[in-house]
Amino acid sequence: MDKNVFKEELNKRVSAAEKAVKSHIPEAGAYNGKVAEAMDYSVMAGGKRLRPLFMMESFRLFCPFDPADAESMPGELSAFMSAMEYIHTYSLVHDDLPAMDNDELRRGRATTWKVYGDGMGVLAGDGLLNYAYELMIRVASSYAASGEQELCRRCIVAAGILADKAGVNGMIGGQCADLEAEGHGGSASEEELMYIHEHKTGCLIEAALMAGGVLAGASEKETEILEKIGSDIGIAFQIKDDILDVIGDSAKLGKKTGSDEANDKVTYVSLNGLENSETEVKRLSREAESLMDSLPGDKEFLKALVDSLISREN
Ligand code: GRG
Repeated sequence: MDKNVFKEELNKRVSAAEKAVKSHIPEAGAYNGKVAEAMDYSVMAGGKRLRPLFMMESFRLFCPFDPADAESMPGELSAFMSAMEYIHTYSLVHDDLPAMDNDELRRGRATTWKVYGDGMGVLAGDGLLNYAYELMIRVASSYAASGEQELCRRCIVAAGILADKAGVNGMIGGQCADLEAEGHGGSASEEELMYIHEHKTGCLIEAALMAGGVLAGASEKETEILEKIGSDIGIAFQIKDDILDVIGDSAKLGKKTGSDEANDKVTYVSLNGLENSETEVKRLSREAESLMDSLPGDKEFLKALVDSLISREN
C-alpha cells in the first residue's frame, strides 16, 4: 500500500476508534467525580489505539463496513473496541504506579498517579477494567433481551476471550513473571522472556484480533489463526519496544528511554543484540502477514499496519 494512502486510511480508522472510545466513557456523578475524571484523563491521553484498530480490521475481514462512516460501525463492535482500550489503559495506569514501574511520563504527559495520587491511580485502573466488563455484558444482555441469540452468543464468547487474555493466564500472568524476574536482578532465561512477551504484550493483541473476528462470525479455526497472528504481532511489538528503549527518541515515544539498561533488565535486545532483534521483528511480522492469507476479506490495510509497526518510532 502506498505510504500516503496508508496514512489517510490509518487516520480514518484512528478517528473512528477515538470516537468509539470517547463515546463510552462513564459520566461523573456527584461523589465519584474524581475517579471518573482520572479514568477520562487516562483514556483520553492519546495513544496509538492499536488494539481497537486490530479489532476493527479483524471484524472487517469477515463483515466489511466503511471505516470512514461512523454510522456504519456496528454498536457491539464500538463497545468492544472501547472495552479493549480501557483494559489496555488500565494496564498502563497500574504499570506506572510507584508499586510497579514508578513512571511519571506516559503518552507524553504526566502519569495518572502523578496527577491524581497513588490511591486514585489504583482506582482509575480498577474502574477502567471493571467498566470494560460492564460495557461488554450490557451489549450481550441487550441482545439477549431482544432475542438476537446469535449476536448475544458472539458477545459472550468475545467477552470471555478478553477476560481470559487479560487475566492470570494472560497479561496479568506475563506481568507477574516480569515482576518476578525483576526480583532476581532482571535475570530471565530466553524461555521466561518469551513467556513474558507473549503474555504481557501478546495476549491483548491476540484478544483484539480474536474478538473482532468472533463478533463478525469467524469460525473456531479462523479464530485460532487470528490468535497466532496476534501472538506473532505481539512478540514483534514487544521486541520493537525493547529496541526503542535503547535507540528510540523519548520525545517521540512520550516516555523515558534507557530504563531496561538502567534496571539491568534482560530483554530480547540484551540477549540477542540490536541487529538480530530487528531481524526477528521483521520475520515475525512477515509470518503474521502470510498467515492472514488463509483468512477471507481484504487484508491490505491490516498488512500495511503490521508493516508500519516494524519501523515505528513510538
Ligand atoms: C499492570 C496487570 C498489569 C499489566 C501491565 C501492559 C503492561 C502490563 C505494562 C506496560 C508496560 C509495557 C512495556 C507493556 C508492554 C506492552 C506495551 C508495549 C504497551 C504499550 O502499548 P502501546 O505502545 O501504547 O500500544 P499506547 O500508549 O500507544 O496505547
